[in-house]
Amino acid sequence: MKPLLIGGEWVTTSRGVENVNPSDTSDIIDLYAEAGLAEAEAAITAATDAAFEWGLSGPQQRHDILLAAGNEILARKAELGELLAREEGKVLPEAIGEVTRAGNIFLFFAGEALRLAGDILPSVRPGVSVEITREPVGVVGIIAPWNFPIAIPAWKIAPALCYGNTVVFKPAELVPGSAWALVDILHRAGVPPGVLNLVMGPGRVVGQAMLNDARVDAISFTGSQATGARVAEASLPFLRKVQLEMGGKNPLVVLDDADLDVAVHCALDGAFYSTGQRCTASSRIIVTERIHDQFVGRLADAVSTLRVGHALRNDTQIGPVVDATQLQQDMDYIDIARRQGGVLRAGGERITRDTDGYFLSPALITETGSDMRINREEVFGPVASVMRVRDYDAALQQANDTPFGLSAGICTTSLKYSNDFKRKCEAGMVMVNLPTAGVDYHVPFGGRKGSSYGAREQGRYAAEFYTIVKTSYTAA
Ligand code: UN1
Repeated sequence: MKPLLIGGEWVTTSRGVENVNPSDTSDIIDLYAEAGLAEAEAAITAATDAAFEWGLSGPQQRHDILLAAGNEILARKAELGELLAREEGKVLPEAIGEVTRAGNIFLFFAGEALRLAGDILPSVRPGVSVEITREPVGVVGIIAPWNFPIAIPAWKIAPALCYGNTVVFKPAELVPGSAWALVDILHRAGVPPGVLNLVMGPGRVVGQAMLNDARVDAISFTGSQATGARVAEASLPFLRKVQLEMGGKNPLVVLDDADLDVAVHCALDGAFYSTGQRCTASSRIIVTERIHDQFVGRLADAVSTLRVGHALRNDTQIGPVVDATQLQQDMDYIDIARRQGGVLRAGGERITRDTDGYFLSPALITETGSDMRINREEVFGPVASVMRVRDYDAALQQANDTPFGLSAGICTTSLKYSNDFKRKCEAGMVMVNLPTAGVDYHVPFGGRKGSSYGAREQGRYAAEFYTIVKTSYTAA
């Protein structure tokens, strides 16, 4: 059984939870210790006790640890990628890509540890100077989702440690393997006892313990809107800092003047790669009428030829859905879309392979409208809908007609429309002739409206969340 990490000690519990491969449910990766309330509280205590000293640690120590971790992650990317593909179900090249992203994030923040700067200003009062510095927030609770088992923990843990915070990390229950490997690497890289604590376990126990505890100074969460709202609500009485990333219903606009090959590729990758299980997935494809039929025909053909299967097989393009509950949700939404008038142009069927996994053929639903549930609620699977619109103005209006605002894409060869879209779409990230999903690791990530709350993640902007500004006045 793989243990928890609390106060620098590996701790087993009486209950071990199986980590099941969604490509082959007979393949149990390992057993992972499940934390109860006592372990969650012990982890918060350890993080609290370690916070003062770690907060005063120097940039060299933080740099060295983050660098060593990043280098080990990159050196082991093939092995860690296989573990990730096995527990989450994305295909091996995507999984190795994700591990590479995680390694690079650690290298980026290793450098940032050395570059943390402040400002010195003359005061408006003679003989006084003003220093503006950034300090750690303290104990940070990190609650991660299952769809990026190593990259999302990396882009939360790396800046948290870089800026001198201590961490209580709760990975998603479905994917403890990559999280455990990451924490093991950081532990061996020299993270002092209590600075990073790993508590696997259910949200209602471990997550709730963090929410209820006044000693947790900040929480960074990625997951559903409903849970995000609970994190915010529970944090309000403590006036705790929160950062919430909560999914999307991302539009991909395809205009009449688009390069058809580019548009089909963007839709295919954005909507269906990683089994569509990305908060940045292009789930609403908005197409102007002159290109509509040709585009949809080409896309439907491409969707039907996608090879769905075991994530570790060489010829697989789309791995399984993560578990039975998610599969049911995907199928329910396909049903709802059809009942509300959508036309299933491709896929949308549970399929069998020679292993027992949660395989669903990618579903393309056409003739949908903005008020249909398929265009308002996040599905989080290989399911995309198409809306037909008259022109660019109608496309922009539909693109913004959503409670979400994470990523938005446009395929066009027109500078005028791409510039207008960059300015007017209500999203945190805009992609021109690129898939809405698949982001760089060194620039800010986040959205607006119902997708995100609080400061941006990643890149230099991560300092906003993981530090607090101090203004010091000195009379000479
Ligand atoms: C990406 O599209 O490269 O949960 C990253 C998610 C996002 C990460 C997407 N927070 O899907």
